[in-house]
Amino acid sequence: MYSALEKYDPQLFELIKQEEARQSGVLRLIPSENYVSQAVRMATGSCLTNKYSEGYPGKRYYEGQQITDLVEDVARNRAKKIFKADHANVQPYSGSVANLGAYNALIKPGMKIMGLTLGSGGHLTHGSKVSITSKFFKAVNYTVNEDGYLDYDVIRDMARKERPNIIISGTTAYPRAIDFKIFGEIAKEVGAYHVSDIAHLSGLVVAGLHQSPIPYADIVSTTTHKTLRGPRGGMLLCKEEHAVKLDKAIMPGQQGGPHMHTIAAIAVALAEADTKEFLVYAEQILKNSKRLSEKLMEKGFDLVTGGTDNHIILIDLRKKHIPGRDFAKALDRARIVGNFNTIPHDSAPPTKPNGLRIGTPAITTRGMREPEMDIIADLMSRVADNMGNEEAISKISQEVLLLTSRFPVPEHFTIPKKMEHPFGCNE
Ligand code: DSN
Repeated sequence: MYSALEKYDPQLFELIKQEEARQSGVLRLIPSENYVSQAVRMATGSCLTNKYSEGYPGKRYYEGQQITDLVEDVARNRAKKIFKADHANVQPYSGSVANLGAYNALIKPGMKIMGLTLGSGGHLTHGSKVSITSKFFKAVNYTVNEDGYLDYDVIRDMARKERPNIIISGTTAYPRAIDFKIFGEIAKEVGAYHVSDIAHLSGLVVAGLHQSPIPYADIVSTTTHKTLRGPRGGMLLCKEEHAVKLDKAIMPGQQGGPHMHTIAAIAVALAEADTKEFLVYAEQILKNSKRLSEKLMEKGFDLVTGGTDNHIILIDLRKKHIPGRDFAKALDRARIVGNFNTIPHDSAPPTKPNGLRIGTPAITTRGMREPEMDIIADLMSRVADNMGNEEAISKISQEVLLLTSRFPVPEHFTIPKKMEHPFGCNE
């Protein structure tokens, strides 16, 4: 796959090979990461990267779109099918710009957005004070309650008081199910639009393992590279009534030429997600997450909300007296990769928080199941017990290497045999 790179840029070839080896020789527990198929990687690395396609199929600003129009239509149609949405825009470069595009489509600068605080598991683009979203828009934020749960009564009260123009549902570090229906009702009651960010949940939504926001939200935003297991990218889904303004908000509103190589790879991943195998995969993500959370608690770890309903586990390290950052770094030396994270109402700053966020999408892609979750909980517990003991950490890292060698990174996932004919995709 890399022969040209090896020949013409050995330095980058070497770095990429080393990263491939790293990804293969560690337990990747960052819940927003995954492994994509070779088919997705081939599409990402294809000649489509050479093409400018500003505009949308049938309405481009450059000629030579005979194939790109078909590629984008295939991607849009597959997205509409698996998410059961009226309209899809597959051009956002990633989740942050997808979110900005959703707001840009529905409201004007200076109007009010209301999302979850970053510290409670929201996202920068949900109106964090350091994000452009709180500079362009007036931002107010709700939090989770003391137990780490979304409290819909509190959110409703805040919405009644603040009268936001957009209410944002969706999170990046919330281990429990989200009731998008209630968010939709609250938004309706206060005359707000409802934008739902399912960047983390989209694979689970497609698999029917988490409530879909599609019936309850004006616009749904997602990345394509987390549980959905596609290339790094973004996507927006909406009801027909918002389709024209949503498309305009993305292009020409805030982006130029779409990354057509990514759009092709998104299309491949959407086909992979439209299979029974993907449902089995998504079910196993949840089984693994539940098992890992139970075993971690048995090992004396406190978990925010005492468990998980999804692929995310948020560990509260206060009882262990280990700063999240130190734990994340020690785990990394032991070949176990998570990320330090705030816990709700954390007294420590985001740079030195009291939590660690982990998740199961990537290790599940490698075929690990419940027995491996027991091993991982044990390995993590031993790292916690051996902070500062580099000899012990090094021994654990060797055990991780052995474990990962039993679960090679897969190259292929199933794609449905009966695909639509490429030239029939506009029908
Ligand atoms: N950075 C992503 C995550 O890790 O959840 C959110 O955008």
